[in-house]
Amino acid sequence: MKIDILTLFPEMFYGPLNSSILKKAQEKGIITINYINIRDFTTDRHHQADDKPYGGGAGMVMKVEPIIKAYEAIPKNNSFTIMLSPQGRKFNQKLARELSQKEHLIFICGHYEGIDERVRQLIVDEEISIGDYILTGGEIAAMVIIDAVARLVPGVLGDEVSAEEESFSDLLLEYPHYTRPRNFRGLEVPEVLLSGNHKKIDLWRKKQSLLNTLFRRRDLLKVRGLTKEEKILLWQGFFELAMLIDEIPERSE
Ligand code: 4GX
Repeated sequence: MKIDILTLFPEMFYGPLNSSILKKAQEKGIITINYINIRDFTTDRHHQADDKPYGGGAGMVMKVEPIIKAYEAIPKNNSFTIMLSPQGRKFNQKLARELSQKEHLIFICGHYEGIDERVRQLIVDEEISIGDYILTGGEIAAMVIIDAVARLVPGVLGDEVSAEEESFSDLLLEYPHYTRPRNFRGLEVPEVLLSGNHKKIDLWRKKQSLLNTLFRRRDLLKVRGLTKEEKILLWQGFFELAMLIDEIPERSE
């Protein structure tokens, strides 16, 4: 996958996108990320990429010409252009999956009050928002999207299964994870995980996922639905939780 990023602040990306899994993915040549400084496409003496808004008002607006010139300098034949903004389609795992099918993504990151409307009209295929809050610029939003999309590109994660095996693709929250030591400051790893009984372990994990999702994100369960087996597992989980009441000593009234 090819990724081009149009921004006034390319240095913001260098740490996050050149670490860990995304660093390896680029070294392996599975994804290629290219930064384009919009300021390099200004033509005036002061290299001005923004200007005062027509009609007046506070703040500055990013100029149309440098962005279009920067866009036109990108070699492309089948690209998809994204602009980050709070007005956009809300980003989620489904959209991440859609974008992971594209061969070339171009991100336009705005700063200040926004970007001249004609940029959207001329080159934007989809406006995306990462959530209902206001950022100082589109750069961090672009990084969030690139991170979530890149890990779905085949070969980016070490073993091919782990992207899809992950709970979210099953629309459930994760079960709790443990590693050594068995006891840390009195907190024990659940016995079942040490049993070596993989059928039992899978069932325990599924039960934990279901309980977690029911308690924290009932909205997800309502959309997803539950099989008869899953309902039985959840009832079992409830029963086990209810049994904890008996472990608490009685207190005189
Ligand atoms: N999810 N912002 C973009 C400037 C801007 C405004 C309008 C283009 C059009 C945001 C978000 C976000 C703040 C990034 C305003 N650029 N981006 N910026 N939430 O809040 O993506």
